[in-house]
Amino acid sequence: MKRILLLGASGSIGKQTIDIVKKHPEDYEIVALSVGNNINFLMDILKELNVNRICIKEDKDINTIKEEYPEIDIVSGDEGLLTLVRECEYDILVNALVGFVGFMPTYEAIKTNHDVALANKESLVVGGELIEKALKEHDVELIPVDSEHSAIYQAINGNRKEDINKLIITASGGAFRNKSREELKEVTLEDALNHPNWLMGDKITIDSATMMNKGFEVIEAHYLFGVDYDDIEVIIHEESIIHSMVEYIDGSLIAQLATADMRLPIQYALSKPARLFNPTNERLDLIKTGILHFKEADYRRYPLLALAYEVGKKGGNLPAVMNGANDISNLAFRNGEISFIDIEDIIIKAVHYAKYEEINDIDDLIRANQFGNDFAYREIEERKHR
Ligand code: MN3
Repeated sequence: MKRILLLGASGSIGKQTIDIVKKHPEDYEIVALSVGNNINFLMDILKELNVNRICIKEDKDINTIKEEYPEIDIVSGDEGLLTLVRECEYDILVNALVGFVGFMPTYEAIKTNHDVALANKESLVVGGELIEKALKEHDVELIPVDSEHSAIYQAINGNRKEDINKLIITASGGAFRNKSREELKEVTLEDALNHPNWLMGDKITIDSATMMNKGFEVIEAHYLFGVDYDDIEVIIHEESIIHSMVEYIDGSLIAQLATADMRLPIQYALSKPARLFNPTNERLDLIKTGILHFKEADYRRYPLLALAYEVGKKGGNLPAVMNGANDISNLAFRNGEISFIDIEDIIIKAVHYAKYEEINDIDDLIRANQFGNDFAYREIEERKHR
């Protein structure tokens, strides 16, 4: 029985994790979890799971929950997340938090000698250097949940790291893959939320359309697999059937293929190296699929992908600045405050305005991320008054 601490239970990955645990009650148990403001969801899920500790975003909901579940211990806020990470008894943290708030729990879990199934992108994008250092000092594993990294993780099994020639990350190209840069100026929020292959949260769906998400995945791959940026390639693969691949020095390409269902990589992160039967996972029918398409990822078409390589190579504060600016401009677009093209514009400006600084501790990271936030806020205000 594997004991799971699940952070971000009410998000897309969180819900699917619960789904998997419910299907395999003899293998997994969620001992503690966190949700944001979705208290209704929490009340429902507590009926089904035997959880003894929870973390919620705000204190004000504690009494409501206590009335029905007096025996459950409740903590709150960002500090509450860390309390769960430090004090609960669990075998693996599933970090499905969205945003920079997910960094500290990942970092603390490693430092308290826990394995982490990582779905929170920002942990490695923003804090890759600090996490790399922590992993060297603690005998724990960071297991990817994202479909691309899970594919690479699976394709690396049984091979030697020194035989890797390059990693090839596939990208669907997002909602606007068939639009020119000129056409992008006119797109709406509704268009952007309409992802062709994957059902995901709103924030990440927008990140897919800008390809910021793919840029993040390049940086994550660098830290997860210890491969140089020059040996990580992104290619457009419209069908999202091949989830990513590894090319070896002998010319062999090893890929992982499956239908676009996040429950598969989530489940593998929990079960590896074992594979669990899942009757609900739709099987990939290659005959029906027929043809797979591949195309170069054009950096001029996707400037944020190019920016992520630049920022990843330079390191220091710059990835955090990029992330900070992205969080705010992504949200401003979803709130109808700026145009789609503005998102790219603001992030690129923020990174080029920031001066390189080394990251030595968490305070440095928070400052860099805040710098990106503040820069984006100013730019958004200015654009509103134009
Ligand atoms: Mn992905």
